[in-house]
Amino acid sequence: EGVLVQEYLALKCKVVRWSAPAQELVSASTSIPGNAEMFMIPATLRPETMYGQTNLFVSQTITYGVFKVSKSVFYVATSRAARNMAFQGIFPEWGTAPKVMEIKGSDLIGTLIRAPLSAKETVYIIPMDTTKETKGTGLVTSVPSDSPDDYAMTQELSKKAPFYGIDPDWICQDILPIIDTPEYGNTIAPALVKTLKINSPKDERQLAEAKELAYKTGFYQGTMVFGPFAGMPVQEAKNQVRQQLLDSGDAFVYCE
Ligand code: A2H
Repeated sequence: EGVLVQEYLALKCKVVRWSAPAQELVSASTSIPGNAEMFMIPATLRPETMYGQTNLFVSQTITYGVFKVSKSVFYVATSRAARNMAFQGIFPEWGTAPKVMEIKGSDLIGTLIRAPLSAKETVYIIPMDTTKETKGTGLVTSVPSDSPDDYAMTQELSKKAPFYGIDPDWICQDILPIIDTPEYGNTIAPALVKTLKINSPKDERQLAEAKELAYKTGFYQGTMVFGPFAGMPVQEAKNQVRQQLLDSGDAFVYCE
C-alpha cells in the first residue's frame, strides 16, 4: 500500500481590514510591525472556482497561529499546517514554523480580506464550525456556486445571522456562474442542494453525496463560463488557473 499525498493550492488572501478583536490583538503584538502584510491562507482543491469566492470560512473553535515569513510578511493558518509548511520551504529556516501569535477563529470573524481572482475582490471572514483542524490549513474559501457545503452554510448564515452573531452584510449573496455542466446548469451547488432536498448544513449524508457529485460532474463535464479560460473544459482550465495563481505570487503549493 502506498502513501497518499494530498496536494492543495494554498491561497494568499491579504488582510485589508481586521475585525475589532483581531485588530486589538495584532496591534498589541510587539513581534508584528505596523506596516506588516498579513495573509489568511485557505487551502483548496478547486483553483478554477476561485473566480466565485464570496467569503472565507474559519472555525470559531480553532485557535490559529500567525507565522513569520519575513520581516514584514505573516501567514495565518493552523499550527499543524504551519509545521508541514516548515518542511516545504515556506519559512526562512527549514523545519521551523516561527509562531509569533495565536488568534481564535471567533476573533477573526468580520475581517475583510482580498480574494485573489474573485470577481468580488474583497470578502469577509464568516464562521463554519465543521471546518476541520486536521485538514488543509483550517481555512476554507467559500464558493457557493460550486460547493454544496459552502452554499448550504451561506444559506444558513443568511437566515440566522443574529443567532450566529454576525452582520448579515458580511455574507455575500451574489452567486456567480463559474462552470457550466449539461446536467445541472451553471451553478451546480444550489441545483444539487435543491434536487437532493438539503435544508441545512446538518444534512450531512445528502451533503456528502452532493459534494461527490459536484466534484466529479464539475471536473469531467464542466466548461468554464467565467474568466480568461471561458469556453475551456474544466479538466484543462484547472491547471491553467493554478499556474496563473502561482505565477502571480497569489498562491503556493501545500502538501500533507
Ligand atoms: B474546496 P479533501 Cl468549489 N475542513 O475548495 C473542511 N473542509 C476543508 C478544509 C477543512 N479544514 N480545508 C479545505 N476544505 C475544503 C473549493 C471547493 C472545494 C469547491 C468544491 C469542492 C471542494 C471552495 N470551497 O472540495 O477532503 C476545500 O473546499 C470538495 C472535495 O482534502 C477543499 O477544496 O478532499 C476541500 O475541502 C479539500 O477536501
